[in-house]
Amino acid sequence: MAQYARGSAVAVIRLRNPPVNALSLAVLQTLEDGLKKADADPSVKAVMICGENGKFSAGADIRGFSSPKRLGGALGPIVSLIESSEKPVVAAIEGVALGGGLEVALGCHYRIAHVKARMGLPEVTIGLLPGAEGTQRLPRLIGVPAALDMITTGKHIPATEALKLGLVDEIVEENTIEAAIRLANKVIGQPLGPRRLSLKPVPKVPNMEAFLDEALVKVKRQARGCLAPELCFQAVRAATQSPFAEGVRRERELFQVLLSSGQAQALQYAFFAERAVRRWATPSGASWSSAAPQPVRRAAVIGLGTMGQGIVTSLVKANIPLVALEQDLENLNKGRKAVMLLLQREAMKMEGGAQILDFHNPAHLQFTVDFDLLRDVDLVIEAVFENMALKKEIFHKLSKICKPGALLCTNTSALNIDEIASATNRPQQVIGTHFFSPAHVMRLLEIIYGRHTSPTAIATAMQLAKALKKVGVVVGNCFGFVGNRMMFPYVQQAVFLLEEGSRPEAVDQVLEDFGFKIGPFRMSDLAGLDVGWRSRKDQGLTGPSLPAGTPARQRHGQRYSPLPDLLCEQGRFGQKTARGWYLYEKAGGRTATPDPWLHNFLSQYRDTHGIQTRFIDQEEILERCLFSLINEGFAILAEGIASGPEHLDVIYINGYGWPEHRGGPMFYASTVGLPRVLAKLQKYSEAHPDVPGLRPSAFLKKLVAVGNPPLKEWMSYLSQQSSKL
Ligand code: TC6
Repeated sequence: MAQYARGSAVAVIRLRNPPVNALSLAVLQTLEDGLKKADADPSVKAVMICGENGKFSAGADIRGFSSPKRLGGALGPIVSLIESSEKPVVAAIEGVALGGGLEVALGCHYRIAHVKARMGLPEVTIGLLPGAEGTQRLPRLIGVPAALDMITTGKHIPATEALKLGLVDEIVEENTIEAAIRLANKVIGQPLGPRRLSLKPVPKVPNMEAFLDEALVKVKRQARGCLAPELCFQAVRAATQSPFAEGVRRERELFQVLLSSGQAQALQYAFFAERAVRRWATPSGASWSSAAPQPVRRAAVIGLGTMGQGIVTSLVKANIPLVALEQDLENLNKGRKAVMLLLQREAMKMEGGAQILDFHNPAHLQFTVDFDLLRDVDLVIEAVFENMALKKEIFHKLSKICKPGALLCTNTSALNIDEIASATNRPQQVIGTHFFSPAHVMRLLEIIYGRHTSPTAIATAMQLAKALKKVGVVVGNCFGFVGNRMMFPYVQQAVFLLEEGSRPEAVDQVLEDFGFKIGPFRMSDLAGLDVGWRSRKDQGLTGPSLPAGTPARQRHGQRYSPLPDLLCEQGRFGQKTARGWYLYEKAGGRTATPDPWLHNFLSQYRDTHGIQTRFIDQEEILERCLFSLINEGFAILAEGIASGPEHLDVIYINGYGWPEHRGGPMFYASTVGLPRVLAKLQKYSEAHPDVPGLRPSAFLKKLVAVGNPPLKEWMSYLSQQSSKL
């Protein structure tokens, strides 16, 4: 609701809808009533709009878009009503003014913000545009370039930047409400015409058309198939071409297009999924609601390779003092240099008065080779390379040295948490924290509990994710956990497609057109083919431990492709060696060029193995890669490794470059329709009976059999299903 109160000559309208004062229809109604009351009361000379509990408003109630027309169309007229008031209206912005919240403030004649407030028009991130006339008012206030930037990226800006841009009139360090009332009293009687943004012309930019054309190219490039940024652009362009009322009409049309697009639904699903995964639960009944985290006052990171460097940087950015440990001085010095460089870069990027720990102070960041310095830390993150024996040795040592309450985390992408925990005297405090590279950039933190991991340990790891500004997702312990386990069949299909007749650039293109930041072969070249090679050698799938007489293209009775192993044997590790699935300009180069050598190699390979080269169309490439990944997702859900499809989707969006506007793999499956996914898997599985990844999971079959229920109901069918799996 909104609350109306009148003190002296200034009426106060307070937006009230905890926790973020989202603008529901009810809030809008009371806002409108308050404005009309203030207008009708001759003793009211000015109006101040603020939000309850130190937050202005996070914008329209996103859940309200499911009853689209009403909420979508209701806010614009109210913003106009504010602007047309004959009494000055002042917005007192505390906390956040986002989306429709900022549009309300743009309707006001004056805006005052607290110095710590943040503002933005993030509609684009949920597949929409600022449809309450924001695309028309903002360019008039701060100019086209700055408005276009805010509207097409959705970024939040701090109050200090808002002041520089002219988005707010004043910022205050103390009581924003009192300052706003003072300002309202001061401006009583002053002409309002110049304060009405709809009456202002859009400030001119030299060569506006050329500027816009260039901006459009950039917006399209960054959108990677997402509609909203381009439609946001079009709405702002309308502001430069047409009078206000005409621009508003165009904005409404474009808003409706987005509202009814599947992309907006996918992005809004992703928004709520990210919040839903915070409410974690395990099959044994532990959950977020009953488990309390332990405080982490001091941490330690073991191993200063690429992952360790990123993790240290993340902890410092989160103001957590720490000890960084390496095995010897040479590696320590190398790691220290790299970390310092990263931290200097990060410190320069910090915005809006945010502080980074003084990393030159050894009390905050201490580099050492001495395990003894880990005695009093609350949490250790081991980030040495993926070798079980080494990890067990370290954990054994840690359990002897660290204080009894310390949480012991292992950064691993696939190894068994229980086996690592078995090397300690405190398996309940051992947990997997799978960071993604670069660890100070990537948002995902996969948190893996073992058989003995305590609820407190899970809660502490989740709390750590929050402190690091990451999305923590709690999952069970299995080879590859959730993310990599789903990735295996996807990558496997990509390689099988090469065997059958495709090329790396064709497969990558299809998946990049789908919206992935990077296709599987470019990804493999970036990560280094040697990483998987080492793991396959450890598993006995290739290399000297492979029993003599093993068929080249079969392991344990299943289809296997030795192609990646053959490339590694040729020293083709990807970007680092200037050759992999592609050719690069130099070692470490990033420009991938299709490689005639590889094409030739593939045809020889097919000849050697008697494989008939065939043309593989885009549909087959997409379906075999994606549906096998999704199929594994259903198996993961059925095994209780993740507590819902949202978990898988959040992992894929934040850790694997899945296009957010497609909502994550499981949401995507729900939009394709489970019967179609099943039918296609059945077809491909019949054609490739030796590929278990294409065999439809029992859970998928069950969901189709019960009539393709909506995603949010999937898990309710599992209890009835699990006994039969
Ligand atoms: C718009 O305005 C369009 C206008 C044009 C035409 C009309 N609606 O993120 P948190 C919930 S579109 C409904 O955990 P934080 C959220 O789900 C909107 N609910 O907190 C969570 O609920 P839970 C444009 C919302 O401090 C709780 O509030 N605006 C909304 O980490 C707390 O949220 C945006 O896109 C909402 N608008 O971050 C802003 N916002 O506890 C979206 C939040 O049940 N919001 N909730 O899980 C945000 O970016 C962040 O929530 C935040 C607070 C920065 C406001």
